[in-house]
Amino acid sequence: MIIVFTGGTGGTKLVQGLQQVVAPEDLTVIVNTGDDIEWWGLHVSPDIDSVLYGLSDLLSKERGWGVDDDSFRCLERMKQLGQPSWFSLGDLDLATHLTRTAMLRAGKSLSRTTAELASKMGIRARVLPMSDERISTMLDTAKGTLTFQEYFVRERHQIAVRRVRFEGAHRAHPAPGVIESIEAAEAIIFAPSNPVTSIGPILAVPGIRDALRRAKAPVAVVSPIVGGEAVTGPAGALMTMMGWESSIAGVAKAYEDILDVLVADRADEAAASAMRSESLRVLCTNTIMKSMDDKRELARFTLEACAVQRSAEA
Ligand code: FO1
Repeated sequence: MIIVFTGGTGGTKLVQGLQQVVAPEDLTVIVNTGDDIEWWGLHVSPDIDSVLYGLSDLLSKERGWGVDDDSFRCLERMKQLGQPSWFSLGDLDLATHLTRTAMLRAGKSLSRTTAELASKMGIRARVLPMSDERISTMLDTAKGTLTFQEYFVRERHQIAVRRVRFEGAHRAHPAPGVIESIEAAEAIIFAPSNPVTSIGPILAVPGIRDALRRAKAPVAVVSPIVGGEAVTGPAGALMTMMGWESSIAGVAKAYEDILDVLVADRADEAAASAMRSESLRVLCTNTIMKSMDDKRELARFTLEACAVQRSAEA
């Protein structure tokens, strides 16, 4: 079994590539829920939905989030009614949030809800939230403490961040299947997601990081940083705030206790040569995923990197 940890839009692209090269029953996707937001009374799980839409070919290619070709008529009407409108829920996307919220209110867990939505969307890979308990990524900024979506969407991640916290993480538990998947995995992959706000919340759930340290499977991280900058979003600035560099060396630092193979872009070949050591393999390829071919190639390359690692350890 191959497991992939993801959050955000870049991570979803690699998950789509993995779906092309791994049998669906052999693929488990563990997803960040620190970005979840209560909006118009509905429970929205943006990162879970990016994965669900990405795996069922519903994802908007233009935006990288939400449903392809969606309309925003409800949003317009909500605005006219004086409701908050800075977070854009599409009309078709709304159906997912209405269904999830109804299931949660009926007492189902987030993991059960996610599995049922995945099944309705024809997805055969296993999609797991990091935890069934509520964990909220909170950012201390010059404008006070903000939730992730307030920082990312409302403020367009243009304000300085002093600290990132994962509220509720310390008393949370991994969702059913998370630890078992890590223990049973043949390869563990971290998608090119923001190490601070997309992967950070997952690793903050007690038990997950320890399970990764103990895991027998090789752990590969695909760098979200190319040529010293994030491919998209605020990863570079947030990594600098954490005291890691905005570079592939900074990515290696973020995962230093669990990392076996770092997959970096060819643009970082010089930095990669300087970092290679007995305990860390750094492999370079094209990591910018514009087409489905790019996604598939990067997925294949990362899996091969894990297989080589395994035979080297044997
Ligand atoms: N991103 C935006 O930049 N603006 C939005 O209005 C917005 C709405 C939205 C609604 C549903 C959803 O699933 C995702 C949405 N996103 C939006 C993307 C979201 O902020 C990001 O996917 C992640 O949370 C980043 O990891």
